[in-house]
Amino acid sequence: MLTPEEIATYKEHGFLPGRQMLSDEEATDMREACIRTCGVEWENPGRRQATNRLKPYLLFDWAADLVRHPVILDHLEILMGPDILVFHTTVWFKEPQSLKAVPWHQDATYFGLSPFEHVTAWVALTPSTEEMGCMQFLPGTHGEGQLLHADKPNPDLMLSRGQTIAKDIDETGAVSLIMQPGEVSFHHTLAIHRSRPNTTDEPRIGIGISYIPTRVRHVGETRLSATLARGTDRYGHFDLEPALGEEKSDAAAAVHADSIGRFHKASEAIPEMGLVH
Ligand SMILES: O=C(O)CCC(=O)C(=O)O
Repeated sequence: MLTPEEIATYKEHGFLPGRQMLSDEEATDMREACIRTCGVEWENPGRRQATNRLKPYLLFDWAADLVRHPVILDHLEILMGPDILVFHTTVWFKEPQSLKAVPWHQDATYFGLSPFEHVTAWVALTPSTEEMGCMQFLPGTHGEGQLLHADKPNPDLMLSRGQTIAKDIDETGAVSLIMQPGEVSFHHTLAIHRSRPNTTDEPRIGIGISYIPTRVRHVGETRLSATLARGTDRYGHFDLEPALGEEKSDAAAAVHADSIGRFHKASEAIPEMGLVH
């Protein structure tokens, strides 16, 4: 699964490059289902990300299966222990020849979670190369703590206000996570990363699943919801989202709207949370 050397590498670098976790068939089926359900963006007035690309696991069976994928959870269990919540999920969909990009940032800035134990599993559903705008990481930067981010609005950026790290970034040593469909990478919530535009004629699709151990809590006043993916929740920091198991039913849509609504409400108190993931 993960060797002691790989665990040490995660701790040292703040990320683990992609490794095959979905079978070819699973990756193909999920890519097709993702394009069918999330290829066209639903309206989300005033928001950067379409609602069907946020927490799709509450709406669509393929995404509900993905966030509970046993191989992904087996890896996470090694990194964070046996009790695991899905806090959030974003479909990072870069259309062919898209200028969409994500500036240098730390995920922790947008989630208001404490302590900083959140791990993102990024699942490639298409190839993700440098030309397609793959993620790039600065190794070891998760050790720098939470850095100040500043708004640099730009309609091409996939973060709402173009929030990016305020200080000048030394890009020397940046590592590109080049991935193939079905591969999954992991990154620490404080690891500095970015992604650039997709200059190819093919879409680049990745799903960023935000996992936290149940001991992590949200620091804002709004009570948020999350999905128990494995283990037991002995803390009760979140309302647990039901697994409805029906594609796009009215009940699923209501749970999804409630969850996203709480997330947006929380973002009024923690502005950085707003509209991002
Ligand atoms: O998919 C991308 O291009 C960016 C993803 C990202 O920043 C993240 O998952 O934290």
